[in-house]
Amino acid sequence: MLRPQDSATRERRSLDGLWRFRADAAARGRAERWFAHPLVDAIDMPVPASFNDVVPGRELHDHVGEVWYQRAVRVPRGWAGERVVLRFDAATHRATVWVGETEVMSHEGGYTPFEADVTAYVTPGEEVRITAVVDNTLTWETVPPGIVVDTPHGRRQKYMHDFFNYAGLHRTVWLYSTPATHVADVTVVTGVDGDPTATAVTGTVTYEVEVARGATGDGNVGSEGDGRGDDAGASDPTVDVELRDADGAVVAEGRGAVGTLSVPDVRLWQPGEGYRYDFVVSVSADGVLVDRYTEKVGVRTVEVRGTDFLINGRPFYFRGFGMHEDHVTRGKGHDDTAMVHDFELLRWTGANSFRTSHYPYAEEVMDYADAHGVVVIDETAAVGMNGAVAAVLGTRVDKVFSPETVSERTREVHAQAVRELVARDKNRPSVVLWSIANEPESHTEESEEYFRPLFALTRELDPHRPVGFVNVMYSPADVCRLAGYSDVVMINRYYGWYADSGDLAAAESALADELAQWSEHGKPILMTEYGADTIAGLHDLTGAMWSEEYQAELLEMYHRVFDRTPAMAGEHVWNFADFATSRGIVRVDGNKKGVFTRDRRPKAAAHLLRRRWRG
Ligand code: GCB
Repeated sequence: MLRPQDSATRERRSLDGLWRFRADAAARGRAERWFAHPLVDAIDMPVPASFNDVVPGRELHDHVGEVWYQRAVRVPRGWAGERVVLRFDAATHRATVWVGETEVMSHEGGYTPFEADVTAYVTPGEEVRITAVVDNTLTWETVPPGIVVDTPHGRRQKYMHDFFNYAGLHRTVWLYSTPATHVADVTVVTGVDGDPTATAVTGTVTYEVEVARGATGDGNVGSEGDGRGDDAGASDPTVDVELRDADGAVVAEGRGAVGTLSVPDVRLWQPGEGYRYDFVVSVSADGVLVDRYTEKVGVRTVEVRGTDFLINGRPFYFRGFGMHEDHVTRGKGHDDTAMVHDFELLRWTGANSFRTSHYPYAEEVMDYADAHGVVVIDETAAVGMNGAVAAVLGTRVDKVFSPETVSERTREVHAQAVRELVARDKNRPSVVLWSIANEPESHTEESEEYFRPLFALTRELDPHRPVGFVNVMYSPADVCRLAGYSDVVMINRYYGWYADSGDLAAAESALADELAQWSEHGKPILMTEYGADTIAGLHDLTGAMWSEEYQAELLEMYHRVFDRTPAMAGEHVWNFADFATSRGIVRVDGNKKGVFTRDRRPKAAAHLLRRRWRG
């Protein structure tokens, strides 16, 4: 799905700011048609933000169920005759949206965008009321899964992952215009002719442009050349494409909706150098420009060869973190200041990459990674499909994969999440690897049955990037049934923390043994999580867990083992920063495995990583 943009033929209006908001604990809003009137008993709620921590008290923090957001917007007068689209960059975890009194869309899944053509329901120059009901409930049929328990004291939400279930409108809401006949999608696949490590190489950009034809308000379905009447003239629209370098010079051109551009002496997108070209698509009818859309394109290759992860033909070693979208007060709400600061801290430590643990991140984050050459492992929201992990967090689940728990219906939701993630991020040079799940049970027949089609789907949707999943310590190499489906080995290990707690000597030998076993797979090994909970400011010289010294010692121990394991292709510390979790006896004020505190102050480990990664 294309991001909204301003161009010669398009305009956007952000609907960020204060919306009216009302929690609906008794689930009355739909029956009472709250969308049909200005919301009563409402408070102000900022968008983008999680609603949970904005107001003090348990009520909103622990709310389970629907919440209502509403605001009015004036549609620009200049949009008369244009197609008008309403887009939510995300609504966590599901939403239904009305424009005026008309229901225009519903969406399942908390971290990918959705939109509707609302042309028929708005009048340029006039105000319209937009209402969204957002539901934060997690069930066995959501991704991630959860369990709602009805208790004498109210509904309680349980889940099998540790990060707090922040919800609401976490990302920008847009109203934007396009011409009725418009660019509906662009797909680019980049490559190089010959050896990408040679001094002068020719790049290739294979593209496919989808044009939707239609008269304003008809939903704009139909593909290029379907011959139906529209506002773009009687003849078929023509598609022209240009590739411009960062200075604006045209370096390649093409005609038609599909083709391959060749770029002699290409400047590659590289880790650490996010060089991108502008791929400018122009749709014309009878010689008149109808729509223009520009997609940023970074030319690079990705390949797994033996135990090497190659970017542009050179072995790439991942240094960085598993992260979270998590901040004080705004929770998972996107914020540019926080984002740029986090990227600066990544740079400060010498990180070259991160994983979007455990859900797709805001598109602004992905744009930034593309623009700055930061390498990304892009993960779906499938976290917590594991009874053993749930038990550690205090929730008992007997069988995680079964018709009553994570089932075929869940898999359909999961498949849709994969489709939407690939559709959103397929053109991004920063994304070099898809992670379809974090720490699912992976040693049982049921888990294999569940995941086999999802691996196949991901490969079918994107045959050009490696695919993997993140393995948990309860499914080691000798029993894991999913490793064979993955192009890389991604493992989270907590020797010295959850296992061999406090005993770094025992932890070191257990880790070395395990890495030796995984090495037999002959694939690149990425340690996607390792770390220790650490209270900033707690110091100790006797090996006490939770101290800054222990966290640093533990990381150093892992690094010693990594450095003597030839198949290692990367190290992502858990976590970049401390983050909020649900209440429980294994967490004190959240997860403290950050090498930065939640307000981004460095612990001793941050300095240690900086020394290791920056040399
Ligand atoms: C894990 C999970 C991660 C947790 C972490 C921990 O294995 O993947 O989401 O936060 O352990 O600290 O327990």
